Amino acid sequence: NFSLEGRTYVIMGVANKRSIAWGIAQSLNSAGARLVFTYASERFEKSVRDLAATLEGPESLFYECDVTDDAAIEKTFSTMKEDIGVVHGLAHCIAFAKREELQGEFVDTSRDGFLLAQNISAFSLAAVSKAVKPLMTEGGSILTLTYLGGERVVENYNVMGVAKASLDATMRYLANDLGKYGIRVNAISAGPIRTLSAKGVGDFNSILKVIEEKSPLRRPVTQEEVGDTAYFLMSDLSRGITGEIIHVDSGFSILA
Ligand code: 0WD
Repeated sequence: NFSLEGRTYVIMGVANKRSIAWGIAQSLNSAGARLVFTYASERFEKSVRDLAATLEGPESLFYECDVTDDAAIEKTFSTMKEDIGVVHGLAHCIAFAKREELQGEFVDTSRDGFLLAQNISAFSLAAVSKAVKPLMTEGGSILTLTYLGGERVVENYNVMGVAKASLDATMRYLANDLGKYGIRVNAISAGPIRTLSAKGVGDFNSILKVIEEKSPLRRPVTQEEVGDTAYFLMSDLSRGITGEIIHVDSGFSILA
């Protein structure tokens, strides 16, 4: 079934119109889904609400949720359960690392910076999966966003690469636990896209240039392309897939 009409999806991590989460929101919205947006702090509330106001179809819902705060996660999802009851999917599009650790050498990473990146970028997937599970009474699809830097060494990606490796493993362990409840857990490994978060990565321009020169498709991917793969993973078309990383990266990951 291609349509997502009558279904509800939580989208975490829309910061602005360039966010990958916004590409996902647009794809799910065109398929008829109702959307629930969460944002890290009040600072992002207006921009998320303004963007969502441009969508047609079912009215969206909004909740603040800082994923470093267990009480906030608990409150967000219990309020959501009272408000809407059932959720069919969740897109986790959240990551953070200190800017100064996204350049230079990984060997210089601080304990603080390491734990911060792990906390926001990897553990948060486990925390929100646990919180959303009681709302996925009709089964569900959880999706996270990862990057090649977790599988291989990518210059400057450093502490975030290690966090993505941890995120990938977290995704697989969750897939194994939650499969028996009809909940699938997968990741999209997106190619580099210019977003707020990407700005923090040292020399991001040359990463993009390599994609233009060397990737099989010879061009970077867009938020919309990631969004359409998310739509596939949220729909029944992907019902046999869990614990998987799908690369939406113009084929770059096949190269030596
Ligand atoms: O090239 C890229 N841009 C790629 C990004 C390639 C491959 C993967 N990714 C990943 C990122 O690592 C991240 O996991 O995609 C995900 C989304 O990143 P993005 O779209 O590139 O970046 P951005 O638009 O800056 O969104 C990051 C979100 C923001 O959303 P909100 O709505 O909360 O403003 O992560 C959020 C950040 O604020 N975030 C948090 N959300 C909740 N609690 C927290 C937090 N503590 N910290 C950061």
